[in-house]
Amino acid sequence: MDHAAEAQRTDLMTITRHVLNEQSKHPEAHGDFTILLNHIVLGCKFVCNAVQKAGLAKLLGLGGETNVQGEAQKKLDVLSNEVFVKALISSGRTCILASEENEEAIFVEPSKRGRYCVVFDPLDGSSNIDCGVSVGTIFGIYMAKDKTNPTLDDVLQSGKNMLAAGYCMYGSACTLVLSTGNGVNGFTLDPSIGEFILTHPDIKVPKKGKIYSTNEGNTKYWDEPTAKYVEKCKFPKDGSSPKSLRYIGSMVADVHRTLLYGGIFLYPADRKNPNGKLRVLYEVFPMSYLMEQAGGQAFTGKQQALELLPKKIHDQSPIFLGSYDDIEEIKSLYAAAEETKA
Ligand code: FDP
Repeated sequence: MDHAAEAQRTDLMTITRHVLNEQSKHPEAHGDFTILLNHIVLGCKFVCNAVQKAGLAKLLGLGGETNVQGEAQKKLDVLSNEVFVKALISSGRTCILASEENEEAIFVEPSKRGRYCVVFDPLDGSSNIDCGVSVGTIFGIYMAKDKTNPTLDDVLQSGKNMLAAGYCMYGSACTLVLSTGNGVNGFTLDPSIGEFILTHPDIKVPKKGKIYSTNEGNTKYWDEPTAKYVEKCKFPKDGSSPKSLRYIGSMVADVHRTLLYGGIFLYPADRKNPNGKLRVLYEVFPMSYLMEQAGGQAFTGKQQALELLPKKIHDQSPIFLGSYDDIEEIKSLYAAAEETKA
């Protein structure tokens, strides 16, 4: 009998237990973060169930409304957003919410206010739902300066001030990846007990990867450093093998693979989208935070991604994130392009 394996099977490290363990390292903590996280986890379980039942429940198809980016909303987007907004407000631990699906930030009514600000995309990659590709929820958590008088500036902070970030991927398994600023851990939902169990402790992104991930259909719109980088992936001049291309087109799934296998995920600026496509607050920041916490890097083409200071809640930014060495390469190509301009 494998006693170690047996012990692991019977001594389950649930996400709540993990966060309580982390909390015990901070004697000043009141447990508010654990309560907030429990409400996020509830939202993730609900959405996971809804995504799995989508076809059956006839939830697929257009919801009839258009979101702030002008994209057609699916019913599942609307449903997921409602669930997260209600779960976060009812936690009693939030004061401002910024969601991909709401044009304006939501200020929680005073009687239900807490200290935290949550930025989130309730169902990212939703154009993939109809064909059963993995989608996910992305979230980031900040602390408000003054919970009794929250302002928009509380969510327009630099990514460096994020206290925690994570995503939940609704794929072949339901996987929640979380960082509270002390490394990255992955939890998988065990549907038989309805709990997220620690399955990927202390995730470290490989220092260099063999995969690049981008929408290469945009090549003709790219700037020179991006084009050169992708060319180098395909035709390396140092005798190494070409990198493999993997692109799902669903950020959570592409970033999850990058985190586990290494490599680079890029959604650069291009002539169609000079500010890139992905949203700073609830896509770029949480994923950059996780990547850095796992030992990788995140870069915008100009600066460290977490140093951005968004002006509006739906601001966009180019993003290159992944293995440390791969990001160093793209950084040096942008630095060289700057030098030739000077
Ligand atoms: P989607 O449009 O399906 O919601 O920002 C949303 C996003 O998906 C990301 O999840 C994904 O990485 C990206 O857009 C895909 O964009 P392209 O279709 O332009 O490649």
